Amino acid sequence: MLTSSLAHVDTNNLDSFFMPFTANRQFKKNPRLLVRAEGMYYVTHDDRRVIDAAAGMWCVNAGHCHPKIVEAVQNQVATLDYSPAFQMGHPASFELASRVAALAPGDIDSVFFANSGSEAVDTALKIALAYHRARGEGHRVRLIGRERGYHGVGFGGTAVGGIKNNRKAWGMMLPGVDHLRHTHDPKEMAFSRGQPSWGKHLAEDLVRLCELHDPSTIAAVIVEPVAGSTGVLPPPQGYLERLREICDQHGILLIFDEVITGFGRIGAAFASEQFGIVPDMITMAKGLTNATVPASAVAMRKHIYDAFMTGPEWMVELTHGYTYSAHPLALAAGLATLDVYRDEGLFERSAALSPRFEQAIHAIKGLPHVIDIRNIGLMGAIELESRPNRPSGRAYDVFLKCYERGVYLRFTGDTLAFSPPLIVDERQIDQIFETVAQAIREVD
Ligand code: PXG
Repeated sequence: MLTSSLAHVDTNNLDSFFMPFTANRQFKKNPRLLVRAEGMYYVTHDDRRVIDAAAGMWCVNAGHCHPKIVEAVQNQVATLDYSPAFQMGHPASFELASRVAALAPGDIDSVFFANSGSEAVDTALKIALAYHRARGEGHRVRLIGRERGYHGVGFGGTAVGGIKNNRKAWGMMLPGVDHLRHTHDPKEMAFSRGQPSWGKHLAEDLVRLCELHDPSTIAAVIVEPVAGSTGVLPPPQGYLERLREICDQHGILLIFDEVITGFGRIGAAFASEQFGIVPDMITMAKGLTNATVPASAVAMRKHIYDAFMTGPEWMVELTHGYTYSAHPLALAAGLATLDVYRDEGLFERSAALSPRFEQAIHAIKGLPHVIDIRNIGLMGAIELESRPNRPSGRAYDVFLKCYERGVYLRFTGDTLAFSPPLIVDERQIDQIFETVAQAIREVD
């Protein structure tokens, strides 16, 4: 059980921290600080227990402060604090790479380490360009993302990303990027459970882009198998399969960004496996280390790794990497996390709980302002009608009411998003959605 929080938390000196993706001035007037965590719960600075209905930010899949992960990181930091990853190695990096490869589908068997989802995405895009050049197809320079996609905040990920608000502040973007249409049409699929049956034909939008740009100019297509940040959009049945077919037909690499869907979020280790598709690369982060230490990875099929292993042996094959690639603390956290997933059967638990989660979230239907509910595995979203003059105001009010009543969730625009740790139980699922229902009834 969580004990009481730290003695005193100063909420009067919040000026210096420029907070990410936060309404800084609003927040600093009414701060929400978290000071401890354990299992399904956070403790706030004003000493309240709050259930974590979002796994932090879709990342703490094994629950907070898992003793086995904490112990592994503590041992590691006292043994080997840092180890360079260029021209040097550390045994755990090879071990974690092979364990991740074993979890990934098909012939995905090489793993490159980075530190965040954004870095993994930019790495995958660079590998796609370099792969084609290495094979004498340097004319493939175009990258295709999708509207409403989120691929982090690097220049590559921002450019292929398709969330309007995340793009408009910068003006400049990478050249040579285009976007597929997104897959959401409320007229056809509102309140669908799991994958909508309508919308496979939207994959034909890739044919349109191939015709427009000529497929020989396209290096890669990147999509989230289930769009997360935009408010949980499960792929229409048959849609991802069709993307795979079109990419195969034209020699285009298919990248699945599994930063959210990786590590059991929708049941299997990866959504790729769940959907029976082998992409050419998978980007992952978050659940890789249970977010205990920042880490991310790009896993790729054999033909990609092999394409780089061609020049003289003394040559560096990929001129890319980070000071903290394969950081020992991240590797220790990653190995312990994969042990916990296996030993506690958390991917199976996620799959087993998802019908209950589906039932609980869809019970919100019919409450005021609720215009859509979507779910797959242990991820779900409730979309509220926006107030005409203040987009995201209604969701913010629900978020705040829930937080005050002990439930932490995420919101994006006017969509509430849920992704509890995979250790959640049925009673906690009910508690989360009962609190949310009450809050929705109360906001205007
Ligand atoms: N790809 C995907 C699919 C993501 O969801 C990133 C890349 C970038 O990862 P980093 O580690 O650089 O943040 C993400 C991150 C939210 C939310 O509540 C989602 C993310 C991050 C923070 C909040 O929707 N996704």
